[in-house]
Parts: sequence; C-alpha cells; structure tokens
Amino acid sequence: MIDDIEAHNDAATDAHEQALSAAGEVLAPRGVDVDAVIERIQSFEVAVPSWALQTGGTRFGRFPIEGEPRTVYEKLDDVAAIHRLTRATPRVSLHIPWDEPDDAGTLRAHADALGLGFDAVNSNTFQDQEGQEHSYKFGSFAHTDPAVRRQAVEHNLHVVELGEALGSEAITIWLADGSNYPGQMHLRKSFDRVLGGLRDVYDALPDGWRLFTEHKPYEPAFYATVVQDWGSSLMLANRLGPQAQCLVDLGHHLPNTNIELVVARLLTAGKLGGFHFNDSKYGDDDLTTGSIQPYQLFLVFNELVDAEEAGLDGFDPAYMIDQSHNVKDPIEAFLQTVDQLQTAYAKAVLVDRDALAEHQQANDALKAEETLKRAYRADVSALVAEARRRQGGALEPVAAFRRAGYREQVAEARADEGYTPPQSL
Ligand code: PSV
Ligand code: MN
Repeated sequence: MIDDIEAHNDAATDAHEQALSAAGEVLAPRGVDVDAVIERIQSFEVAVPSWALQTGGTRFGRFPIEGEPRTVYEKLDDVAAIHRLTRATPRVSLHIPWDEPDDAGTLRAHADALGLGFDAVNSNTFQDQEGQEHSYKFGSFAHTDPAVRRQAVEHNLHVVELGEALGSEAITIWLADGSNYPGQMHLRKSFDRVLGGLRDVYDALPDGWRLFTEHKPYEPAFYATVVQDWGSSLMLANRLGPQAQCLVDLGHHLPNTNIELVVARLLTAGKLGGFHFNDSKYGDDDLTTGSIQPYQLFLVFNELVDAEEAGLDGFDPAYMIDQSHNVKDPIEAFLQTVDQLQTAYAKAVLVDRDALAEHQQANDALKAEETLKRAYRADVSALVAEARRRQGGALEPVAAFRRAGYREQVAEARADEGYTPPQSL
C-alpha cells in the first residue's frame, strides 16, 4: 500500500539535494566525512513496540482512530509500513499476552513475508488476565504467596518459549510489584523474592538469550516499587549472571535524573542491555522521543556513541521504543520518532571526540561543553533523509505516508462489522 516512495522522492529531490550539499559545505571544512556519517545513520535500527500501534489512552479515556490494527498480524503490517518508509525498523517487540498469537509459526511466517523479525519479547504480570488462577493485585514475583510467584514464573517461561519460536533473543521483564503504604511490604524480603523468581526464568534462558530487567521509580505502586531504580536493576543483573542486563526506559526516572550518567554507569558495568525510548515532561508520559528534551536525548546518544567508538566490551544495546500515542496517528508518531533517534545519533557521531578529550584533560569546561554544543547545533536533517533514501526509504516519511493514503486504506479494510476495537489500554 506504500508503493510510491520513488515518485514521492522524485518530487522532493531538488530541495533535498540542495540541503544535502549545503550541509556538506558546513561539515566538510570541519573535517567531517559526510558519507561516513550517512553510513553510520544507515546502520541504526530500532524496534517498534506492538502495543503502541493502536492509539493509547490515559486513565481518563481513549480516543480511537479509524483503521487501527485489530490483531497482531495487522500490527505487523503497520510495522512493515513504518519500515518501508524509514528502513530502520526491521523488528517488532511483542507484549504477551496482549499479542499472543494463536500459532507462533503462522505469525513468524507473516513477519518473514513482510521482511520483519522480533526483538525482545515482553511479559506481563502487572495485570490479571482472563481465566488466570491467582491475582497480581498484591504483586507477582514479589508476592508473599508462592503460588502467585510460581504463576508469574510460568508465564515468563511461556513468553521465553514463544519468543524462541519467533526468533527473538531476549525477554524484557518490567514488574509493577510494589506497595502503596509504608509497612505494607517488607522492603528487603520482596526484593529477595523477585530475585528468586527471576533466577527461575534466567535458568531457563536459551543459549544466546538475554534477560532485561526494566526499572521504574513509581506507578502503579506509589510508595515503594521493588525494582525502582538502576541500582536495583543492576543488583539483579549482577546476581543473575552474564545473560542478565538492564533496560533503560527514558521515562522511568524521577525529574532531573541525569539519565546519561545512568547510561554511562551501566556501560561501565557491562550491563546496559537495551532501551525503551520515549520522552516526558513530568512522569512516565510516553511522549514522542525527542519531543520534550532533545538535548538530553543527544547526551544519552553521546554516551552510546562514545562506548561504540571505544569498542567497549560487550556493547550491544537493543534499541526499542515504548511510547503511547494519545493524540497523534501512531504510525506518524513512529516515523517522527525514528527520525528523532537518527538525528540524535548523527549529532553524537559528529562530536569531535579528540577535541573533547583534550578539553577534558585540560579542565577547560567551556571548550568541552562547546564541543558538544557544536555537534548538537549541526543541522543533520539532510544527512538523515539521505540515509533513508540510500536504503530505499522516503525522504519525507510523514508526507509520503499521508500521500500514500495508508491510514484511509486500512480504515476501510479494517472496518469489518462485528469487531469492536478496544476502548482502553
Ligand atoms: C511500564 O511503564 C512500561 O514502560 C513497560 O515497559 C511495560 O512493558 C510497558 O510500559 C507497557 O505499556
Ligand atoms: Mn518501558
């Protein structure tokens, strides 16, 4: 359905080529190899979360749009559309049981046919599911009742098994376990119980698999969350073993937390497993990546590129997105997100690392900061567009998406009677 990318690119080519040569005129005299930067951008890939292809909602309501995917198959179709336009999203991250396929082989074949694969699979022990024996109201891995803990472990083992059948190589575990009131939960014992449950899952990991623990300071627990910060997450990963690593969701930090420093520490520990990219103003707002704090995003990528270029042992973070699209068309929001990520990455690649090291060595705070700012201020939009074009993607993904009329087409195709889209997520 998105098949006129070339025609779209033709119409945008003149303006693009002018912008690209203007960028070259600025960057080349600074010693930047523009083609090499474009190649680096081309190498950047990020996974799309299956759970954010429908419009999200808040606890106050949800405003669905026409043409939302109704099944995991339709969600994959949407990821394929995003990938066709960006050439940077060849994998999808599934949430189970939200996206439990009736048959893993059929779903894998569908993904194969679309040229897609699977990134980390996510388990869900933060909600009760229909027919489930025990409730997670008072926790899952940290629950005081061993039967509940067993049920949570069994679910995770199922997710690993399913992920293996799909070709995934990691599981992300975010636990809502925590308490709302002081005294409600034994702070140390609850952590030990989580570690015990994670160990059962860890021991069952297939070779080459990784287990990511995702920390979050609060919500839904408002007094104490068991895996509330990167320190707890790192403790878990260290205790579990080499296949366990930490996942950083950018929205899972209290205001003013220095997230790039968290990233640097996890890199030093060899435990930075992956990311959930998004942005936020107040809490876990799940807004479009780079929409609120683009400089912070750049600084995070500055640490990542620094580690990549230093050849840090075991550096292989799984880049994934975790957003909720309440007012934007989810596909358009993802197109914008990928562009934001590539922009931050490209700017981080532009940082003159030799100069930065010299200024740091000389304790020249001003020059060191200016070295970062110089890269951050560079306009890399034409380089990012060129990276897309060289891979067969769209120069202007959102414009191409709108012009292709994809949403209108799927709205018609997905309007079968008898299907009620979810009213809340
Ligand atoms: C929790 O807020 C979280 O970030 C976890 O990654 C969950 O899997 C996801 O959001 C669910 O929406
Ligand atoms: Mn997340």
